[in-house]
Amino acid sequence: MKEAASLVGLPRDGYELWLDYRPVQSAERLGAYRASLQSIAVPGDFSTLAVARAELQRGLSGLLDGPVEISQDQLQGPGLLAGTPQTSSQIAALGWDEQIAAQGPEGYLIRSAMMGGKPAVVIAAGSEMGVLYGSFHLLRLLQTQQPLAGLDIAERPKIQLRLLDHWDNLNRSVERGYAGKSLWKWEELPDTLDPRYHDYARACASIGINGAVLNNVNANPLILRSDYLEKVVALANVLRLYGIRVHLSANFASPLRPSDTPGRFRRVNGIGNLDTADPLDPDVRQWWKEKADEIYHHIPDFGGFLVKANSEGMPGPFDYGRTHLDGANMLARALAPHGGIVMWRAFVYDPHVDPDRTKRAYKEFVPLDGEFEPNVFVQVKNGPLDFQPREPFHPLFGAMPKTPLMMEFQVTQEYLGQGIHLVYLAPMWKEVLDADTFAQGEGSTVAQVIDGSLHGYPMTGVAGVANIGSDRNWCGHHFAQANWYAFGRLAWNHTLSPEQIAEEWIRATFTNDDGTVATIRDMMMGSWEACVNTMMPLCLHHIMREGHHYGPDLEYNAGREDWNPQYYHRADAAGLGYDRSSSGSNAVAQYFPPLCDEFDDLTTCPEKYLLWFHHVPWDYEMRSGRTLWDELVWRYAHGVAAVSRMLETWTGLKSCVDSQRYEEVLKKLSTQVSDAAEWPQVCLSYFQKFSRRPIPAGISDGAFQQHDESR
Ligand code: GCW
Repeated sequence: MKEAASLVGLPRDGYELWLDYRPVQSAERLGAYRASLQSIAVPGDFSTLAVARAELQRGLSGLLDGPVEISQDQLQGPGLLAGTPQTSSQIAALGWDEQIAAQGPEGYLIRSAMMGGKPAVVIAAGSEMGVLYGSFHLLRLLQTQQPLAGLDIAERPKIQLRLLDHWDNLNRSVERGYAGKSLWKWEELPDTLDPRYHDYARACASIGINGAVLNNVNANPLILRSDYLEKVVALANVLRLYGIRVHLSANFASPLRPSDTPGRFRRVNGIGNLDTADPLDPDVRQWWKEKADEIYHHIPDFGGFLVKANSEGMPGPFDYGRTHLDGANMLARALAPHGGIVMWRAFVYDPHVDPDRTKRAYKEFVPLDGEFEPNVFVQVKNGPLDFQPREPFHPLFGAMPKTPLMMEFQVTQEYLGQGIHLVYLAPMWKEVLDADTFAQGEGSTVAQVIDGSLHGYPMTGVAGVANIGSDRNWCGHHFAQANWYAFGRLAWNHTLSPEQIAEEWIRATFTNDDGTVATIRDMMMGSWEACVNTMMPLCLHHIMREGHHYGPDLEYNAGREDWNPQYYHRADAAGLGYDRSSSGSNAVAQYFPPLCDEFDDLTTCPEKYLLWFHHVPWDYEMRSGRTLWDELVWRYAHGVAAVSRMLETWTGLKSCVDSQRYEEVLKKLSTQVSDAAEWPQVCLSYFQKFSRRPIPAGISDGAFQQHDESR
């Protein structure tokens, strides 16, 4: 279906995200939609139903290109009816109660049905949130120009808690944020509510996100002080309308007295009146109990605490000779009477535990399995190091059958080109979700661990470190919006394909022109592999400039061995890569058989993880027939060429997308091309000092690639 050319030039600044309800361009579809949706009824008084009504009003009047009335009474005539059996007697009369109940508290049905002899589209759910989610789904059908005839959709989320973790500081800076300041205007809360809070919540609800951690895991204790809690209450009151529960990062030292010299990580700084934050101290326990009571008094649906403890300088139970269990369980007991949870992060890498940083979290946490309170999640990053362009999945997945593990993905692109590079992350997350842990034999995927189906976890969750800020287009880069979108969609249903998600997003955000959709989708689908190849091919890792993490650097001394790139790439005259095989650090042993053996053996280790698990001789023959050195060269060149092609592709779309976003993306892609070229230059000339092999000409401008493609 061709979009009318007239739309293309219209200014669009990205604020509307994928909720850009521009008129349906296919005249045929538009006619069919108007005929099916002649009247619309969403009966009921509840606040979230009012939100659903407002969204349908806004969406349908945009998509159908004309005013839309939404009645709160019975549906008359052919049209749309949305509600629960309690809010609509017409829905109650359909006799769908069993199917509705089967969709759970957040699910819904969308079906074509006859109502009073007239055709209707019915959104039926067991709760008002289900009605809102169903309404967004219906709008998506129109945005992506799907037919409305014969609908029989049944949806329920596969994972219960679908959270965005904001690494937002109280001074409105954002750790690893590349899209302006924090959305939360603490200085003017609680009295002034920025209208963006509603738009943020709409966008989250439209993709099924149902929780937000408002502040950075490097938590300032002030967030729990009563005056800040009032501000949190104001935000919670907005987000609740959209089914989003507020959570907070808690600083473990909060019960301490304020310090005159708090320092960056405030190990000794609190908001309380105690001399200790020892989790076994009765006063400390009482302090947290009272704090939880205070929070729940104002926010009855408060989600709970996210805690980064004894990691990167943050305070924690170890400061008092206690354990993760003592710390997490103490907080869990304070929250449990109110139904709150603790998300205790497994991002710990104390050098005393093991010389190989990637082994440490597993060694600390596996022995604790089964000992946590039932309302504790252990929150685990997707890989064992730290959100690198590619990592094998974290071996904790599958290794803690008695402890609900919550996945932590990073939506913000700390190590993947930040606010500059176009990198669509769904394929990376999907690789992790689909990875087989073999924990209970073949077919025990990471997705089955976190959705609870493998171990029967009583609660399930997934978190994404947000990429959202105060920039007009929310994410800094227009295409970074796709990562926010994809995170939500995968959190709801991890069986969706990255292609399908990309396609939905493009249609809702840019255009329904099939050719343009396919071109943009293919560009997005190749972008992660291009990033991996330009930056850290073959699973090289932790090669980046110190501190800000943008651009290549292979040799600095960060003052801590496990922050230095040399510790990871281990380039020497013999070869390249970290030997984590059984003859090296034996990190492979943290995986279940047969995976541990597959990773252990150089000849069976998937090449995409090669330099993660092996120190490989420069002349080692790869599956391509090339030597390791030549393969490395080839991959870098391949990556740079792929990025150049993305720029060419985008240039070719000039007449197919609106001009503002076209120009803004073009500018970023141009920077991406030149920055991508720096990686092979810097990395290969460094590695060459050890390999003593030639670097072919044209690596950084694609010339080598074109030549080599013929091989
Ligand atoms: O990736 C590292 C980041 C830190 C971050 C830390 C963490 C919030 O460089 O900025 O701190 O991980 O996940 O705790």
